[in-house]
Amino acid sequence: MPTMPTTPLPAQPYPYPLPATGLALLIIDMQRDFIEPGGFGDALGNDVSLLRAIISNVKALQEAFRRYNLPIFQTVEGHLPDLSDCPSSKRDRGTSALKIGDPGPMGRILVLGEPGNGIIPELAPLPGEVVIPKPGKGAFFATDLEHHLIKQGITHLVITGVTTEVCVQTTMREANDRGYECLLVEDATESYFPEFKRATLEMVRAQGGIVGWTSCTETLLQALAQHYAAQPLEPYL
Ligand code: TIU
Repeated sequence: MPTMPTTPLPAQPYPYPLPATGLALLIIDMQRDFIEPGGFGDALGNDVSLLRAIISNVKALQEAFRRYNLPIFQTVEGHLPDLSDCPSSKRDRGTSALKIGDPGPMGRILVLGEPGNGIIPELAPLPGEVVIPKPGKGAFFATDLEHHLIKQGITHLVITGVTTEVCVQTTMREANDRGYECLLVEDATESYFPEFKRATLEMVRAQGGIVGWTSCTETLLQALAQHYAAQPLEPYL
């Protein structure tokens, strides 16, 4: 296989090979369920306000990828209204009063199409941007994400979203096993548990980047501006 030209991006545990082509942004589960009161994250007993801290950085990356005409894929965790794609182990786990499928303040908990399942307004996708519904924690399990990535020639993934140690880490491990070069953006991913976020960042980049690399929003924005050409705006922008 011919080697693709890359540029070293400052990252841990060593510079990330930013490719000339084949880069995409993956935004994991920035949906109201996890970020606003009354959703699944809240029902699990978490302080959902903690996750708002990354919205501006994810937004800055989303706008940059649009500017350079690089693909953006968003995911939402959710289930079909009949819950046929929700294993009973997932529905029954835990002690919270509100379970998946129950009516909550933002509609049925973690059900596709319900108000709580929508992506937060700040990060709403534009027409044509792909949103992948996923029934599991990983974005590759029972979805067509890999099909989209292969079709668009994606080899390198910039990964953002929530929560760091659950859906983000699971997705990064799935992607890593499939051969994608993954960069996790430290200040564009968040957890309800600061110590879990810290541990996740450390474990993915340990052992020579066993799962991939980590870097920061500003570093990536600067590198994108240097190495990618801004594209003319689409008429709907
Ligand atoms: N509970 C928790 O931290 N996360 C999830 O259930 N899903 C995602 O991480 N998206």
